[in-house]
Amino acid sequence: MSGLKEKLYEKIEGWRPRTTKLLKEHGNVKVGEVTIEQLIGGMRGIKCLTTDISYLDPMEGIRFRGFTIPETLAALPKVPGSEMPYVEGFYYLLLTGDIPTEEQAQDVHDEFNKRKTVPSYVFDVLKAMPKDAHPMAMLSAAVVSMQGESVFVKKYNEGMNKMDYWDPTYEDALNLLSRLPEIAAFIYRYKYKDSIIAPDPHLDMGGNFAHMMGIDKPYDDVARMYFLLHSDHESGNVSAHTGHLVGSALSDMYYSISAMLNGLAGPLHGLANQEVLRWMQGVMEQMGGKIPTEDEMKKFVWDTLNSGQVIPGFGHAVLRKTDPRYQAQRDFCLKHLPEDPIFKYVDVLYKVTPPILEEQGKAKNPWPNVDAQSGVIQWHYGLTEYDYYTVLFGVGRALGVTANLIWDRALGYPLERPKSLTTAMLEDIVSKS
Ligand code: CMX
Repeated sequence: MSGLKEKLYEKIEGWRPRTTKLLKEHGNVKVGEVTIEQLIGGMRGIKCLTTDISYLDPMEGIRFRGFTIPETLAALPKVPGSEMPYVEGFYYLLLTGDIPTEEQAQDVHDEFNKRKTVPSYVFDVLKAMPKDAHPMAMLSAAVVSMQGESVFVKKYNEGMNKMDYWDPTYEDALNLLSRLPEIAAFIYRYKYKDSIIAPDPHLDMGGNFAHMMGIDKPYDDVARMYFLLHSDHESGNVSAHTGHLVGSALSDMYYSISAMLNGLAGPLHGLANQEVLRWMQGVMEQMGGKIPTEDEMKKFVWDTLNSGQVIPGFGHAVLRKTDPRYQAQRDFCLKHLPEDPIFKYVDVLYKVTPPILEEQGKAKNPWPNVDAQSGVIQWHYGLTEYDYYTVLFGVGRALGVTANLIWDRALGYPLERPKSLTTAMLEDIVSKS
């Protein structure tokens, strides 16, 4: 058994009695109430999911296993010669809750390395798709094409004890995660560059991804930062929730991750990072490349709002302040690309948009989210094909969703099945209240 798996097993054994106790001894304790507004309004704020991988505070932002983003970046072992940590070490943290040593992070890297050969039929599937298919459709298809590889399905069909479900789920998670960077890089190179770069087994996940994309340093650090920042945002967001929901039917990792990617591909969720760049390009064209003044930018923002569209990259269903994932990327931009013209655009947008959204009075959170800043960095390092950006989000998000699915199975979370009511029933409840 690998060091990671051993440590995970130890943690699972320690955790199970807590869940069992809560359920058996305190199952009837109320944690909240549900209003009609929440029921019709996309279930905002209803406390009905459990996860220990991350927690999102509306004012503070995300904590991964109790660590804020700056704390996470500071505590994890760094790839030698880089500013950013091993993604593999970060996965150790997500799975176990412990900060790994350099050696433990390397162990996870070796574990990924052993598993990362992508079956050749995956590339055939991708090549059979229309070349103008959206890269997210390609990624989702590539993932589900590997469903036949599922160790969980094999063990389940052999008749596995429920207590052991987490084990083959872990195997599927590591197999899939270790292959995703090559699949994602293949989609990019095949679709936009017409030449493929073979993986380098000596490099860590972020370094290898940058190598296969054909983009020089410090893009390896960009990849590491990007995968880490996008990994998890507790359980209620569309991608994480979809992965959990599909997995709750005991659909395997490949079905679950393909489904979560389909949710991420919506413009109100992960696709917003592509939308930000598309919107910004429109502004640039109209400005003839000149950086707009604050007054000029205000006009673009109002024009978009008045035409009934949202400002991509702003607002959030939970957050009520600037997203720390935005801030972390902004800090990177200030250090590495302060003179980049698109960064300057984003900066002007950051100054003018929140007051306008406040004045308009609709958005509950006028502040930027993760997607407002991420495309700028990609563009700067030559990745200008912005319909690809959500793929990067997807590779990162797979870290969080797979970690959650392993723990879902370890703690025996059941099939998800909330109850629905009819409109007439709601009217009846109102008439009696
Ligand atoms: N621009 C304009 N209007 C906005 C807005 C924005 N950025 N954010 C919210 N609003 C509007 C909503 O459309 C809604 O309008 P209606 O009452 O007409 O329907 C109103 O403000 C209230 O919405 P809310 O409660 O503040 O926000 P929601 O929880 O419903 O939605 C989100 C959250 C992210 C979908 C929304 O803020 C949005 O559409 N933002 C732009 C898209 C985006 O950046 N998405 C990425 C989010 C991060 C991620 O998941 O990747």
